[in-house]
Amino acid sequence: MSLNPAFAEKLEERKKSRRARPDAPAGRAPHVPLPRVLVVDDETEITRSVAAMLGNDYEVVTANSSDEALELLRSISFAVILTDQRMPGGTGAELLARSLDVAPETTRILFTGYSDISAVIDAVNMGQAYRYITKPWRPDDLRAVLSQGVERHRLVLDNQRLLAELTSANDNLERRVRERTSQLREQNKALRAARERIEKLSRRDPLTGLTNRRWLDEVLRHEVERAKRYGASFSVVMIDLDHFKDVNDSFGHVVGDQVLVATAQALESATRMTDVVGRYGGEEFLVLLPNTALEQALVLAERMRSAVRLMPVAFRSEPVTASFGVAQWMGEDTGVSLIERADEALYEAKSAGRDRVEPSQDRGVDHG
Ligand code: GH3
Ligand code: MG
Ligand code: MG
Repeated sequence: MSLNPAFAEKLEERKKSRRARPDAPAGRAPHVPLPRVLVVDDETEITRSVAAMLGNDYEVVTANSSDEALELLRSISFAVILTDQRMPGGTGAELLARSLDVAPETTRILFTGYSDISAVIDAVNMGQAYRYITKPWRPDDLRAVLSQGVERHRLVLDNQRLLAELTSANDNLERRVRERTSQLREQNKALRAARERIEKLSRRDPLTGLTNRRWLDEVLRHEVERAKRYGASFSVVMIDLDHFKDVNDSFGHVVGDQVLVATAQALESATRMTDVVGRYGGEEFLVLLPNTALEQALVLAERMRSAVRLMPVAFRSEPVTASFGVAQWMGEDTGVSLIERADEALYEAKSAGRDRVEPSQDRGVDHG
């Protein structure tokens, strides 16, 4: 908004007169501006005398009506507005109220006569007046009130600046916390994936990819507990390749390893999703069959035996075979005793000529 030329001229005049004044305060750093005060009174005599009285310490701008005062307030900022209450065309209290929108930070002070208590109340309520001064005032009182008003204005501005700084610092902090949180979330995700990979690897036999011995023992313990608690049937099959030493001796360890890998695949292809096929030792495998009774386990073992026998063997004419010992969990079995019984059955299969399936002789109450 541009300044009315008449006001602009007035402002310019004031500046000039201040600059030209020989008694301008000495020693004050020229770049520190004087606090700007707007004095509003319809009587030019009064504005002039106030300006003269305060001119050394303040940049005094005067207005002779509410409209003129509002236009000035819109154009430039003032530390303090000092207005008379009684003016034609609007009271000082009204002016102060209207100035709230235009200059919210400016300190508002009212001049009144002694009888104008209701005007003071209006000014305080509607115009958020900071102080009032009764006419006629003593110069020292006016100076004191004005300097408090300027100080209040300075504090308001300081508070606003501080608040803005704090808000921006807070925004900054919140942004950094958000960034850090999402970084941490990403890192956690990567960490979890890595941990899962490691855990998976720690359960696997590196050569065959089957469940390793350590994890077989875990699953076995778990399945024995489950069988105990729920009375579910549970069987195991112990498997050992026949004359495997000969394969190694005749064709080397690399071929031996290939046979172990092929055996693992054959065993897995013959079992179900819920069965756990593991490498128990060198050329020994253990298959855990949850919810499986002996008869069914024997059928599965037969299927595995055929699968091993049918493995394509390029290095010699005879097939590779394996022997199988099968045992079903019984009420008094621990994991160890169950494996021992499967081992005994396997030994029977070996003694009986290999490439065969033998059930544990100790068949328990169910299978008497
Ligand atoms: P049997 O029919 O009585 O079981 O005879 P076998 O020759 O299979 O039995 P033995 O226990 O005498 O030999 C097992 C062989 O398995 C000996 C060992 O060299 C071999 N072996 C064990 N682990 C591995 C392995 O990881 N890789 C290879 N290539 N050979 C292995
Ligand atoms: Mg062996
Ligand atoms: Mg063997």
